Amino acid sequence: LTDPGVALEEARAYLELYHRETGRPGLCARLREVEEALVRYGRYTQDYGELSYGARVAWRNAVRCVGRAYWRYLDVFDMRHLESHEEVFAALVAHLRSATNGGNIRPTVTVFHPDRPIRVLNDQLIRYAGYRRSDGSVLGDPRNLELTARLQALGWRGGPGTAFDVLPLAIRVGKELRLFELPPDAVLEVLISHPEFGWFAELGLRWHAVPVISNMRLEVGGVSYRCAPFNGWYVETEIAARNLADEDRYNLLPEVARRMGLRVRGARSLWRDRALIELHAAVLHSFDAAGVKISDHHTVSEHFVRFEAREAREGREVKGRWSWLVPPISGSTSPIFHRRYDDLELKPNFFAPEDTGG
Ligand code: NRG
Repeated sequence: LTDPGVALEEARAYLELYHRETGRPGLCARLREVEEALVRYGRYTQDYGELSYGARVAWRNAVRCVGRAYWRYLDVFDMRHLESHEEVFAALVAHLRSATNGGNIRPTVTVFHPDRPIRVLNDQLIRYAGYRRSDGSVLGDPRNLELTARLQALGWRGGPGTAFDVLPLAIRVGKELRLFELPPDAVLEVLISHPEFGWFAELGLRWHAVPVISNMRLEVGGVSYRCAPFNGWYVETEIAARNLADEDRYNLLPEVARRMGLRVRGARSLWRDRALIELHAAVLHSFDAAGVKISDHHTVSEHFVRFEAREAREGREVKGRWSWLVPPISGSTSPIFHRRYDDLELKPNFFAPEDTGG
């Protein structure tokens, strides 16, 4: 917080929103208190109510998120008192366990101290290694080649050498980076099979139950929480249309199509589309069979439109980034496809690491 004037304006705007929306009394006294703290120390400390409501509104304002209907139901773990690598790691494992909840996934954010230099190097708490083979091909998730190489340079010996080796966490406190292996029981995974194709399980595919984004900055009332890992649950398209299907990810469409007996040639036989649909069916079937919460793109779109209506009744217009909200398959079957959105990023919000949010 370099400019106390700016900080005061940000703090004031948020505290007004917080007191207005929650009906909490005492706005004037709180504003005086915060102003005094900002003038004297250049910072102020949010209480749990301010922080937790701010995190929920940050979710509500996340223009790329289609799952915002549940923004009021976010568990907020206040971990601002933690200091050491071990403490931070323990809090991240506790986050994973509580958020995973045996498959009944709970949207959760863990907030660390805004002024302490605590960071997680991994962009998600659970990531699969990508290893470059000598012939140039990749074992695992090509998206994580660079992260995997960095972790190896930091001393990671590598995993068992499967296509789904869970990477260790690299936690930085101050200048010191340390690696931590996640305990396997904190990482729930779903083995992918198909409701009709018996051969599908032979592909050996799996995915983790919970996406925990660990490199975004939570900004509330002018305070930047640079380490505030959060999760909701997956939409099946994230795994089936992108992670397992993108050519620069697991690139599984040719293999699935071949196994389906399709001719993997030419555009117009629609072999890619057919394989893609069965991959989606497999992911939904497998998560359902394992009792792990997952959205499908039709239901999540419907809930998003309902969220827009609810927000309108509260006098708020939902901002959004159309290209992120529309599902990557069957776009025009989603009501979102037929609407337009203004993608202004209101605050509080979650910002990408390089994004100053200004
Ligand atoms: N597509 C990414 C995850 C991005 C965030 N998605 C969520 N967030 N569902 C992937 O790993 O496939 N969330 O907080 O639930």
